[in-house]
Amino acid sequence: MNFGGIYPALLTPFDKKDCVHKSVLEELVEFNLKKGVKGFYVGGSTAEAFLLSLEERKEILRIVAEKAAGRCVLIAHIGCIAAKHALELGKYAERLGYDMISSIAPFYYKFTFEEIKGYYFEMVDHIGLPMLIYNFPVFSGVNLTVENVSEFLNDERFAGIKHTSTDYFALSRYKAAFPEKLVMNGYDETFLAGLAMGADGAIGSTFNFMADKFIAIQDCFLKSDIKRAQKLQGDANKIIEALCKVGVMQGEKAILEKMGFDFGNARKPFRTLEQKEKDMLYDTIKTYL
Ligand code: MN9
Repeated sequence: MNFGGIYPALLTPFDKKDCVHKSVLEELVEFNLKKGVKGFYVGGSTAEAFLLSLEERKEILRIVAEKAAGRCVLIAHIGCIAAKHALELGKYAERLGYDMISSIAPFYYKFTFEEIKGYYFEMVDHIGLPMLIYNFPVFSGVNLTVENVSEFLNDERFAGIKHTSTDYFALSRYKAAFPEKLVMNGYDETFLAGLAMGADGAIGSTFNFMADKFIAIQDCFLKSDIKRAQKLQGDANKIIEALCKVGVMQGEKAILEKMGFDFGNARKPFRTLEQKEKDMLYDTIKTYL
């Protein structure tokens, strides 16, 4: 099966009591399925994974699996600092029928590569799902090198990599060395560059509200309509530029709120946007949507 394509890294809506807002998450899944996304990346950075309890992370995995009900590919992000917790999430995702697991490298304690390797192999030894390595050095502080990643991809239980980095030389080396593995672009603002260097698709936060643009970018690229792909990436980047100014997740939640989803705020310590900031953001971006 070809797993390439566009996957929103689902945001987490919170209700007035700061609990996971089930019905809004279900609406978001349906909204994106109608746009033709290939699947969802569930419980990742964009979902505020590290601001959620394990129970909340399980709840999100369950809500999305039940709502998607076999209609798309589902990737569960199980990354935790403690291997024990990641394992618990991975086994849960397997029971729920997820297609793949994914994990950021364990961070904070400056684990050695041998320790990180031990973590990933423990996951694939005990969870019966392929693993998509998640490399996001800017946030995690752990930089898996091409050589490191290759040690995983040589094993058939590793599906590929979600590469959230602008090192496109590295991305092209993954694809050249492992043409059969899944190489997913991580930064939405450079998706077209990723495609040009060999990415099979992308997992991204802005796809929560503009997946159609990115599906079109990939379609245009595959048809060699590069001019149109550049125009679409340029429009998306006007939006991403505005998001970066207010905070990406907070801004995305504000945009979805304007689109009719009762999204709530990002969890503290993320700051809450003021109404006038939300209005200004939407005013700036709406012509590019
Ligand atoms: O993994 C996402 N990263 C985070 C990818 O959400 C932390 C991206 O989709 C970025 O949010 C996006 C904006 O910089 O490219």
